[in-house]
Amino acid sequence: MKHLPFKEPIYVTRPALPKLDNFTRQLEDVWDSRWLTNSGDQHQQLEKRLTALLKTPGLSLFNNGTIALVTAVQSLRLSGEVITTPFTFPATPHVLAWNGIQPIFCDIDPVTMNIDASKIERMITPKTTGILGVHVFGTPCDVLQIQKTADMYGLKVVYDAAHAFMAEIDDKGIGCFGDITMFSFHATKLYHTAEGGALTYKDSNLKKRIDLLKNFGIKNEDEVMMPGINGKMNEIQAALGILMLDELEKERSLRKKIYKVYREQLDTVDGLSLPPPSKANVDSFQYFPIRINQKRFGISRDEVYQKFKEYNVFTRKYFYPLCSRYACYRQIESASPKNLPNATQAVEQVLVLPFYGDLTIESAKRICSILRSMKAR
Ligand code: T4K
Repeated sequence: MKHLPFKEPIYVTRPALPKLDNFTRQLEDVWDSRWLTNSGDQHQQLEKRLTALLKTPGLSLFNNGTIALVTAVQSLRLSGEVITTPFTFPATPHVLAWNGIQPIFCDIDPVTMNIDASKIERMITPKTTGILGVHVFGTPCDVLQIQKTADMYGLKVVYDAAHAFMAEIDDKGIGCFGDITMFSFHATKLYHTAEGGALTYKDSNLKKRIDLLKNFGIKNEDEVMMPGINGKMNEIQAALGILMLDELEKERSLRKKIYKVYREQLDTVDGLSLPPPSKANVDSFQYFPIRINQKRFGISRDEVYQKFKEYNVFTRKYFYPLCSRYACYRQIESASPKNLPNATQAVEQVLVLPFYGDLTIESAKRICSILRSMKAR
């Protein structure tokens, strides 16, 4: 069957948005108050609602996920070396470097593509102070094993849950595991505030320190307690965030339908692997990554990526290249590909398909049909 290109470009994602009228109405309160940032009313409302939604004892809003993660690492006073994954967005190891910490790269599990919990112990040295796991594509890390290892060696655990909004394990919010978890509310995320993020933590005492750190360390007009940063979410972001809460269920249910189409249409295609069964009892429906085995599918992931462009479909090769290959990290001993065989393979195989509520079922089916037609017979 001959396929025609899509008339309009199809991107990997498109942000859901509230009706513009509703946003204007929400902003009237901000305009009336003339309170634009620094923990205003919208900020406080959103913080309360997200604390309940994410089922966490403590939550602090931020202007973006990266600054939130920088602050998480600062607040736990991590130093020396922190063990992390190379298969992630640049922000993850960069926040360690910005804190003067050496990232130590541990290989990933070949199925979940998360840090391989069974390999962490062998990466620990006297300089190790923490573990920074990433719930890649919303699939939870092996949180129990990671905590066990951390407890054995007195390490702190931070999670980057940029992709795992609303994911739950055994009815517990994903943000309840480890010491601190970061969420990103970037425009490309299931739930967003254009730019934004949050930290969640079990120990609600951490709130005081985190909230000081994100506001320059200012306690009051007379006292600055610590070298903080500006991590504050402003009132316009928070106003959008409040309205986006009303869009969540609709967006999730639309994505569930597309997820089903992708699964039904691609599950049996030899050479393609779909997202693995997850330990999460609630999924976040953030991305739809597939893996392409060149030998069995007939053409490589890179060729599929290029061919899709001919049909006006812009898939993404997240997270190529591996962070361990960046010029700033490749000289670290653990960055050697020999240490990272699973990550080295995954990064050549993963392709993220378009996945967002506004993608029609018909378009999703067409994308599957185009992909199937690429398979060498
Ligand atoms: N940790 C992890 C594991 C992460 O994945 C991220 C961010 C972070 C930490 C850091 O969190 P933040 O500091 O960002 O809160 C995008 C996002 O910019 C980034 O937030 C996200 N991860 C990453 C996975 O994706 P790019 O470079 O792929 O973005 P871009 O501009 O190419 O956008 C992708 C597609 O989305 C475009 O082709 C079209 C569509 N799009 C994008 C934007 C910005 C829209 O339709 N509208 C938009 O406004 O990084």
